[in-house]
Amino acid sequence: MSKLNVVRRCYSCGTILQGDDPSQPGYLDKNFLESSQNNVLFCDKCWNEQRYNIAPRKAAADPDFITMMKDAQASDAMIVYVVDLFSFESSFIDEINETIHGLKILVIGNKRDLLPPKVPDEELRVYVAHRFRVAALNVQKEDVFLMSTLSSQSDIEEIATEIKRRRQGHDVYIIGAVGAGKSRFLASFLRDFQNPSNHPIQWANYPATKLRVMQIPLDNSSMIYDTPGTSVENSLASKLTNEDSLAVLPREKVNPRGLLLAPKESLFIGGVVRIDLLEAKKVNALKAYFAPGVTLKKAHGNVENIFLKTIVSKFVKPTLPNLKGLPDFDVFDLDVEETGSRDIGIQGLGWINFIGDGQKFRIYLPKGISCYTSRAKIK
Ligand SMILES: Nc1nc2c(ncn2[C@@H]2O[C@H](COP(=O)(O)OP(=O)(O)OP(=O)(O)O)[C@@H](O)[C@H]2O)c(=O)[nH]1
Ligand SMILES: [Mg+2]
Repeated sequence: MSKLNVVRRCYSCGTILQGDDPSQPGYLDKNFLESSQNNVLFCDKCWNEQRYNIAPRKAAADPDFITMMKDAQASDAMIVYVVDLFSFESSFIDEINETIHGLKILVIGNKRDLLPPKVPDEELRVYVAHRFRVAALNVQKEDVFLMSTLSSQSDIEEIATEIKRRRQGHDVYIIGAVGAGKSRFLASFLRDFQNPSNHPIQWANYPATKLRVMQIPLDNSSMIYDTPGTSVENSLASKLTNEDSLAVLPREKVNPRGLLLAPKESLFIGGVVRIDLLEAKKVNALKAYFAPGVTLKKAHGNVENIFLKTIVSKFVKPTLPNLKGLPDFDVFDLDVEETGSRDIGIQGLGWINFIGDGQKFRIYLPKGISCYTSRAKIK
């Protein structure tokens, strides 16, 4: 009787795998193809791209924004970089960071209220300064100020005073990702503002660009510019439906959820992210920092099938309507080389914390969404 054989296809791009011609699509070493009948396989092309492209997906910079930052550079302006403490890596756009290299930077870590109050502010400031330095920007912990909508007006005034003291008569550009809290900060700043100049506060196009920028005179020859938020297209938050954003974006303090993950087990974050613990010396105790509305689910055994069912499920949050199968995901392998408390973060959603101990993780993310690994934000 004739027999039906499953055609083996690349897990990532779906091309039919073949072991004969390396110059043709779907090539994979023949021995490998024959010896691993039940495993997931990647063609050489996808495997190499995914294995070596561990760098997070970078959001693009608007050329007009670069033009504006070149101006800032030319006039030796001061940069006030507002970041959302819960999720700020998406605001790091290399192209923009390069243009502000060497300028004086003051960082406002906003949304402090979303992180547990018992975490010392000092620890957060050290972490934020570290992440800026990783992005090659000269920021020390003394340059980082924490804030939240719950902050008192006097906290805001302290930051405003610090900006005035440090800018030494130069212009100030308030920059940061969409939704980081720039306008909130300025609204508080403006509450007690008395215009010391002959120029009005105004919304205007920034010279030689199409950017609408609020300009607040600080004296007759310098301004504060409230700039438009930089792109967060690599952040999951920007892809969610309104209903899911309401459910899964944190609006109040996020308490960590503890869970145990054994080698060969997987963690699903809603129907959008899957983290496999491929190898580990022991069961790992994880702490997951996601808004309470985010569904966390463990799986083992036939993880492939369970995940495919989960991504189209209406019972987990969040999901994305365009995620139908594994070709819609990017896959990253992470070999943990560092020891100590570490994070794996999903841009715009949250992060998991674990103790580095030589683990191998495989991370599945919707295409184009960025993830990162860093020392622990909260130890
Ligand atoms: N939990 C919390 N939410 C905040 C805080 N500050 C701002 N938000 C929320 O974050 C959102 C964006 O705040 P904005 O001040 O408009 O952010 P922005 O940086 O000016 O955003 P763009 O102008 O779009 O670039 C708002 O919905 C605020 O409610 C905060 O300290 N804590
Ligand atoms: Mg704004």
